[in-house]
Amino acid sequence: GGSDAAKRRAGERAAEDVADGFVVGLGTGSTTAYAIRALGRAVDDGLEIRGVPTSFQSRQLALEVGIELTDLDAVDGLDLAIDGADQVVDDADAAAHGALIKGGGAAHAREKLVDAAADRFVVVADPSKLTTRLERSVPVAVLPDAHTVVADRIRDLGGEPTLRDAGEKDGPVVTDNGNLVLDCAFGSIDDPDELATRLSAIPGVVEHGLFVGMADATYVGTDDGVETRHY
Ligand code: DER
Repeated sequence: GGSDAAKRRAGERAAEDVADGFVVGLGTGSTTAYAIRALGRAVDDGLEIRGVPTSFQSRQLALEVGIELTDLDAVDGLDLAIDGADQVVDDADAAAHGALIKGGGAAHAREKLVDAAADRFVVVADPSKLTTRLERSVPVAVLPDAHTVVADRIRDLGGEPTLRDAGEKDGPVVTDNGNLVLDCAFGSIDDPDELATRLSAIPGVVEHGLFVGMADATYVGTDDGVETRHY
């Protein structure tokens, strides 16, 4: 992925948008981790916030840095969600400007829930995530016993599904919610909104990694600063 300096700048820039009293959605991945660490330092300096984690990983890190945690059903909405992405459409002339592929960390079911629940959702990324057209595989979280029938439907849609292998254990990745992940290659995705609708309609699909029309802004860390995209 991109440089740590770029990721750190993006994460720390997003943390600056968090005001006293905020309830903040805490995304998953290495870029958002910089935002979570920055928020931990702000809490040490007296900032009073509550965090809603999007994964076991972000929960662990938030606890480690001292951010008070809460849950969606215990608050009246979220002020801001900060999260990373695997790809971000960066083309102001494109209808899909600001569309994301997420799910590299297999946390996208809870991420989409939390990111969508926030009044404002900002993405933190390094330049390697920017693209003019989404073309990475789309992670699709599926009920475990549905993975073969969902794979068949993905092929009907022109995709090539691959069950995500765990690597550190025998067998497939199992998400925090106990689901499996199909990484679905569709090539270049001309109409992410249309594909998102089709994927959501497949029985057995828990959540897919197309986040269309959700992000309000992206902070792009560079080697010497931060660029902001507003959508
Ligand atoms: O899983 C996700 O959607 C994450 O946000 C992730 O893919 C981005 O991870 P990174 O910040 O470590 O690149």
